[in-house]
Amino acid sequence: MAAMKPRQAKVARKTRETRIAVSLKLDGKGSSSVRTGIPFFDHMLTLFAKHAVVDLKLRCAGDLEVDAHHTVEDCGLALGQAFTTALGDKKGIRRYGAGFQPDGGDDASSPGARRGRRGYEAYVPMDECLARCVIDFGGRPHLVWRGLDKFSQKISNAEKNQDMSSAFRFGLAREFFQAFANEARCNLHLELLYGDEPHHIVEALFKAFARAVDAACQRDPRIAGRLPSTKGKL
Ligand SMILES: [Mn+2]
Repeated sequence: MAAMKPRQAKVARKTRETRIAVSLKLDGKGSSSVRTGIPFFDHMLTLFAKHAVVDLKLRCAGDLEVDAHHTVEDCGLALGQAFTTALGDKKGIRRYGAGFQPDGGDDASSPGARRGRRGYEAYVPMDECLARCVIDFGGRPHLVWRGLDKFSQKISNAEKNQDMSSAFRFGLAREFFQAFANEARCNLHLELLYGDEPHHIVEALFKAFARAVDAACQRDPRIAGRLPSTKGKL
């Protein structure tokens, strides 16, 4: 198979509220270096890189003296932009993140690919929680956010004792995913099937998101060079 162009992007985003630098390699190994000033958010983006198997470097200097909102939302925007750039013309990608994940990467003749596809769905358990993510990098931004309405304003006792800048509420997770969907121009469905502990819930969502992103961004050797769309444009 001909050598493929590395799929990567660098994004610099600067406003009066945040300064962000992102460097993304789609066909990476899951390594990352993330500093947003919000340790919990760093934890989420680090595990996103690990489970999406992308290489990610992200730095954000945001107005945390206000609160975490601008930082979280703008990191979602910048990461979404990085995916749009790195995916490029989207030729040959699987597009949908759900159902199965190939084991052989780009090379259809690799031993992993010959062993066949391992059963896979973007359901991720985290102790008592179960989260599901299904994604389509089809060019139409849309977020569906289900199962978290009763949690949207819930702040744990531990969070109450932290300063405002480090409280990471469910509303903020939603802002991140909405921002990502807008800029990555993807249809993103996230659902909490059940769960209770706030840290577990957000972590399960980010992990399911990562697994779905990984599946959707993989190249399918059967459609190399072609768009997975009958419309001729994604
Ligand atoms: Mn954790």
